Amino acid sequence: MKNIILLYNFINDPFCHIVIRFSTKNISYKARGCLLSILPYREDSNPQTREFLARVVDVLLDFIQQILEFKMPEEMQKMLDLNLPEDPLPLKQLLEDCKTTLKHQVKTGHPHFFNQLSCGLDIISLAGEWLTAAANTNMFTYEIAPVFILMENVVWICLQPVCVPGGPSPQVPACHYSVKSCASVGGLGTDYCIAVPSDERGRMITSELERLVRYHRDRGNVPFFVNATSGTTVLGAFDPLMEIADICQKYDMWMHVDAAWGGGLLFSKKADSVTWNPHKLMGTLLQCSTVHFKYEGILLSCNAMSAEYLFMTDKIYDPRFDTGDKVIQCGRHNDIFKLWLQWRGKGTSGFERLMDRLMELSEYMVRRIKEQSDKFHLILEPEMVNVSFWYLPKQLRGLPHDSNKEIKLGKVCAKLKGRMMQAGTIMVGYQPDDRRPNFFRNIISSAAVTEKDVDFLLSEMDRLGHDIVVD
Ligand code: ABU
Repeated sequence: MKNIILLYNFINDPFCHIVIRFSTKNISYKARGCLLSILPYREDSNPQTREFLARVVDVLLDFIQQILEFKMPEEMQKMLDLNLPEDPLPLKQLLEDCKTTLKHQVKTGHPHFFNQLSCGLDIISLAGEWLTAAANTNMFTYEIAPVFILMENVVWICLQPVCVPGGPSPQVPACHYSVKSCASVGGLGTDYCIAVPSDERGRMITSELERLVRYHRDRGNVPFFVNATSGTTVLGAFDPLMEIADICQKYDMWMHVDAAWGGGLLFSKKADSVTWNPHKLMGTLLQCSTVHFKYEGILLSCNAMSAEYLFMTDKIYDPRFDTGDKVIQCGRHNDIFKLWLQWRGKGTSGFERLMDRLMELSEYMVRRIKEQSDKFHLILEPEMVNVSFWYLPKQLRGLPHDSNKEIKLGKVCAKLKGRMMQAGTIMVGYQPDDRRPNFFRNIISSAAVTEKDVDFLLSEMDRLGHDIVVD
């Protein structure tokens, strides 16, 4: 009986891929055969390959129109079937798995998602990412990624970067925590990664930098690397690059600029190296992280291992097109196509307009916060699209602003964020910094956001939070 019911379901579904066998054994055998037959490039490939992918595209299109939905981990675990089966499941089930997965995933492309530096969903870049996945190639040699390697050269011709996985951007004073991680991974030890104090806007205090350099030199240490930041993660602050460059030159130190966040607005030629994440402000799909060096050949001279089975020097083409030896890892994901395609679709002028628009919307948000100063407290005038503020529930309105009140406002953040997630209508991040308890950091980096969304965000925060009471 069980098999008959199965058969009925499959026959009614034109996408059935298990046909008319009654014993469990045969069904299992047939299922395996069908899974093999959806491989591409084979004579026995059948139309189901195309149809399966077309249906997955439907899942994707439905996904990008949905809104936020949140479940607690325990509830989510009960709802989902995440088991890895012994025997293959039918394609129909895999399509269901795809739908369920995206249904419960946070929709970071929704215009009410203001939670991360990387918000939004650029559709051209998405198309590039789909095709990248279809090409499924590694980026180490020209012989297996000819078009993509040339594409990297075109996009970065002047700066000779490579796309690298991950990328920096809450900070110890004046920089991202990844700098500390690098000191650890690189074998220096975190004690030798010194935090330079920052001013009230989160910018490195250069007199402190120089004082610390001198202090450590006097004790026989050799400061050799300074990480400046263009666009800090929380406050969106820009360090004074020119002054830092002068100090680096004076004491013969490498100057690196972490422009992972702010790179879309600013590119410095003073630095020895710059990191930049187009997947943040520019809206390229995750991940797209680049590192740029001023000096030609430096990556090869530091990293080349000349593995003979990949980087043969007697190939029929110029081996300099094999860029894989520039990086410390072997395999490298193709992160260029989605950026290249997006750039073609927008043009440089389109990116410029996007930056202007994001800044305009952030200014709009600041204005609306100031207009509702009974409900919102702006912490500082933003330099970027990071808007830092507190929300005031009724309990705390009209009271003088002091450190006691700030502690209470910090507690409001966690409560209100919990309510946001339960309601599933908006997401905004919060965190403390070294000067204050929790506060909200709103990011507008999605091209989908409008003034209406900003108004919705503020009114929704008030709807969800007005009755919050804290000790
Ligand atoms: N570098 C990670 C950025 C995290 C964030 O979206 O705030």
